[in-house]
Amino acid sequence: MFDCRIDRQPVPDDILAPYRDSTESACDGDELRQRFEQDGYIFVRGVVPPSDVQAARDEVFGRLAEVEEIAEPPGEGIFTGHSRREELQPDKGAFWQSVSEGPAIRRVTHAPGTEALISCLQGEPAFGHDFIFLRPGVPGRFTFLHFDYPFFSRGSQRVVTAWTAVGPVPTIEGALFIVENSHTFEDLLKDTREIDYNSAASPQVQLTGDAVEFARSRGSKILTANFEPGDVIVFGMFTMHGSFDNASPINRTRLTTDVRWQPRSEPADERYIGLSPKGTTGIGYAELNGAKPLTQNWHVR
Ligand SMILES: O=C(O)CCC(=O)C(=O)O
Ligand SMILES: [Fe+2]
Repeated sequence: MFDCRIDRQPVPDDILAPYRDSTESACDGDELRQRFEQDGYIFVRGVVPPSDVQAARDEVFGRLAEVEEIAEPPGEGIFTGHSRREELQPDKGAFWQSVSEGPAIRRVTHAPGTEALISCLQGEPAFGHDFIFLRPGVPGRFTFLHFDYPFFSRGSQRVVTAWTAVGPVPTIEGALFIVENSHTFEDLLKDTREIDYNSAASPQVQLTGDAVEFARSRGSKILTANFEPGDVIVFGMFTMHGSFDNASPINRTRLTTDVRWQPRSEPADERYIGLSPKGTTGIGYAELNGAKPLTQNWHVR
């Protein structure tokens, strides 16, 4: 059904299932809220227009082509296997901030369609934080299973993550997956809620073990989709997610963004807001994985 791998192992078919598709309900607040509560996520196709997505790919990959990480023509996102970023862009935070603040990528991360969707979900006007996570995932990368809490939660408790496919993201190229019903796993949620988000010690619940075995032990499926350009999944801070290996047969770089949204009426965590947001640790865009040169490696979040 879905061709995908986690940590180089093919994921067995019987543990996989598709997301519930909420495209037809994208303007129905009551329905969206009911699904979000029941499932811990909503998945909507075609939220961002494909032409805006392609413009963002051209812009972001164009910058990465300048440092020789992406081959010509940049819009296709083919990884060259090498990088001159360190030599050409010694201030890695400044470089990554400038890529993350390009006008075309911002039209995707803060798209009117996403704003309308999340405002509808939250039943009041919502806004996306300024600090964005732009993730060019070269072949060999994946993200371990984790909850986003306690990150992003110092301000509003109604923060959600919007993950957007900035191009095609089939499962074999590192689609996002969710562990079905993980927002109801009270034992893990209890530990997660107790995390002191001011502590410096790695404050997140992250599972580095076998995700398939974990899902089986809970009687859950691993939910996913072959994402098309502009598809969006919105999930809560207590929904467990990760991403499959990028095992692209054509060496294509997976491009996605994840941005936190919340009601405008609620206090925001100032670290992620404003002109030069400080980010979680205070060093701004320099703290993100995207700020590191792209290299082919087995990725640990
Ligand atoms: O895209 C990924 O690999 C991870 C995304 C993620 O963890 C998030 O959106 O919160
Ligand atoms: Fe996450």
